[in-house]
Amino acid sequence: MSTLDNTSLQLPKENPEAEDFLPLLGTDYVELYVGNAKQAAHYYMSAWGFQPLAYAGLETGLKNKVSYVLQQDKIRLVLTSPLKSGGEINRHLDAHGDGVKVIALWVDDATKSYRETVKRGAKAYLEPKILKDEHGQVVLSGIHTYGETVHIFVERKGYDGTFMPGYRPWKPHYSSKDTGLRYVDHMVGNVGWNEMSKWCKFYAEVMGFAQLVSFDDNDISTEYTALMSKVMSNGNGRIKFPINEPADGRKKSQIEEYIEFYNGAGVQHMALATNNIIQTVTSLHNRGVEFLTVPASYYEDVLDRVGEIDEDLAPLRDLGILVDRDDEGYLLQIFTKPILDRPTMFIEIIQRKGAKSFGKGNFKALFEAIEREQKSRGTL
Ligand code: TYF
Ligand code: FE
Repeated sequence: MSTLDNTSLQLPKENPEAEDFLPLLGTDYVELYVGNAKQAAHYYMSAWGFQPLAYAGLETGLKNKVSYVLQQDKIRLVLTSPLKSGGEINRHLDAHGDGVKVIALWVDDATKSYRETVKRGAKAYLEPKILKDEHGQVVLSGIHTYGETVHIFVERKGYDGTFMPGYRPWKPHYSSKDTGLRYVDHMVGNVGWNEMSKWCKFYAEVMGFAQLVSFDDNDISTEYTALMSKVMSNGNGRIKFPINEPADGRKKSQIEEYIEFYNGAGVQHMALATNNIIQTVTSLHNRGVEFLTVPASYYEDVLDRVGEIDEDLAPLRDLGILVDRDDEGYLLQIFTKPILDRPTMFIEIIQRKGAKSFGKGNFKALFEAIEREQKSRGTL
């Protein structure tokens, strides 16, 4: 059974009495802890078309860490590495490998966001902290979420410097053409056995999110993969966090494989939106990004399933782009292979043409493609 239950999402306009205690304006940035930020920055520029934005490190007065900030339209990535042995970032890297540490959320009031969420049970990560320079001020605060992942609330009213105080503009002589990526559509968390409810409850109670959709193992178990998933969304729908947990299957679930290699719960994939998925994926493919592929038979009956679409089928088939439809429209999506050494995080490219769902009609083909990868790694 699956439900596409948009009625449970109370948009503030439809429900004026229910004041949103945590209004979120969007994803401010995603920070990854990586083994070598300088080289990771080059990868996200050359392969993904991100543009260099800002830098903080020894030259700006930092002693222990370095961060490169990249941007593509509304998507900002921060890549951070330790400069010395020991310390929190090295411990994080040892435990998890490269991965997402921070999903930062853009707010009007970081102090209130902290107060309201901590009051409702969030574990504090960063007390409200004011950063100032000649361009104005940014206020940060933060709370813990699943695993060792955290949310940082970013208040940047009127700040007109590069990224935030502490960073300087970064203008290397190299940059590459963008690939048409526009914004973060959703960020997915994998959590441990029987932990999905707990984390959905966290997003509901602590952050005021509502459940959009749920999938259980009947929807999404293939021969091996078994998982359950619920999608939590904030009131204005700009922030969507699906949460997956492993379910019993015949062999090791892809979620279990992730949890083993990441050593706990963490971000499984980020979905980046484009207005032209054929162009974006062609460009990413030509720059060496590796995508999962589905059997040619997928395209034999896809149009029977989803009806008429604007795109020609041939380029979708050649690139391996998947299509699904819901009551409101359709969507096109494709998934990379894991982009890190450990088989942990991957990236989804998505183009929405009205659809607000997540591609349930593609789960079987997608999960079978993931299982072929698991087999090639000897983990299945
Ligand atoms: O975010 C989603 O729900 C889709 C489908 O392990 C999905 O992208 C769900 C679970 C998963 C991989 C993809
Ligand atoms: Fe997704």
